[in-house]
Amino acid sequence: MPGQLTTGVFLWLTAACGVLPGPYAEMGINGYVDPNTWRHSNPAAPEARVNPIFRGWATEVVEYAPADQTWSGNWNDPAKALGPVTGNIADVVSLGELTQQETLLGVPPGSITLVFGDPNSPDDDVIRDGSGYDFAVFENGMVSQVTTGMGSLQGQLLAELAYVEVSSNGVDFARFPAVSLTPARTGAYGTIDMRNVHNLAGKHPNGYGVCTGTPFNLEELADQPDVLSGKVDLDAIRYVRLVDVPGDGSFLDDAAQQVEPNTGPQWSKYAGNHPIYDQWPTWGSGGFDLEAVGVLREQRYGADVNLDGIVDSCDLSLLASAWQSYFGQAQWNDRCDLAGPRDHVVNLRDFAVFASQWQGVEEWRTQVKED
Ligand SMILES: [Ca+2]
Ligand SMILES: [Ca+2]
Ligand SMILES: [Ca+2]
Ligand SMILES: [Ca+2]
Repeated sequence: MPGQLTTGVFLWLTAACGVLPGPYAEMGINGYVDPNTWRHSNPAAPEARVNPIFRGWATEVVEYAPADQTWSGNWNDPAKALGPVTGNIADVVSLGELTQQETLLGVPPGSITLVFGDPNSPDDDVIRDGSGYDFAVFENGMVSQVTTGMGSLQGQLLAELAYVEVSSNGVDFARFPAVSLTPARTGAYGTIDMRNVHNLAGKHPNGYGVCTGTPFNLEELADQPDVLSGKVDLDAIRYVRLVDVPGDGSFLDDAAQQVEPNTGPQWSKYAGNHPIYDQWPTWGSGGFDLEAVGVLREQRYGADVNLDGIVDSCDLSLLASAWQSYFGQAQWNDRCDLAGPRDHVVNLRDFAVFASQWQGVEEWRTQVKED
């Protein structure tokens, strides 16, 4: 129902501008913006421009290994993952779904590996660990407009998730440590609260006029063994691999790597890893549906909490809403924990950083192209 959908999308965007609170409420990266307002734009709107926070997109597919061998539609064309994001729910390549039996037999989930950058080009858009987020993954998830008896809650995400791995040499990959606090299976038509999910691709909606991607910060991989040994160079990432999570709960997160459970309030859930749940089983475009992966320009101002390229009163109100909260509390906002080393509480140390960046404007905000 278009009317209902439009209302739902509006509510979603209103919430997104204010950043939903919660343990993992990171902003989605807007694929398109209106350069007059710097707010999210429907990709089909005449004023829409690809968000200038992006400086590159995947250029090549080196491996596509879907879990399904037969397809009922054109869902298995890996070239659809290349180039800029479109916001078109059909401009995707699917990774395929595993049945329970296949999972028990140890059949690997579907995956795709993309290449970034051209070593022979002066504008090499290899991915580097700059300040802030470094790249963003676009799936085609949608916000549910209805609450049903089949596991869907209005406002939550009909989501398909994937692990994200990066590599410098195409052989050694480091996987982002994921968190999934979704309590139970969702079923084929069920939704998840995206605030329970971290470091998995597919947690932000993209389609039906909304176009947002999930950001990743290479800094979170700094203590991974292959990074410490030098096999993976976070300043020269040429490969990104998406590995589907069949959402029946057979595949786990890495929550135990996130924080020491005994060192803070409400952190006992990080004593062990959890099953990851998403829409399962899926068919047709089964499994994770990859639309695009974009390389981000550096963000010099962490205090730009809502990622619109300027530190202003909107960001201040977000800081205020997270004030004095600890990681794990309902009003927590990770982007407001600004002062290093991060201490998982939003307090005066963070406000001092915020004040020092007040009215800062990102260089990329001046780079909107008339295309
Ligand atoms: Ca970074
Ligand atoms: Ca799918
Ligand atoms: Ca801002
Ligand atoms: Ca802090």
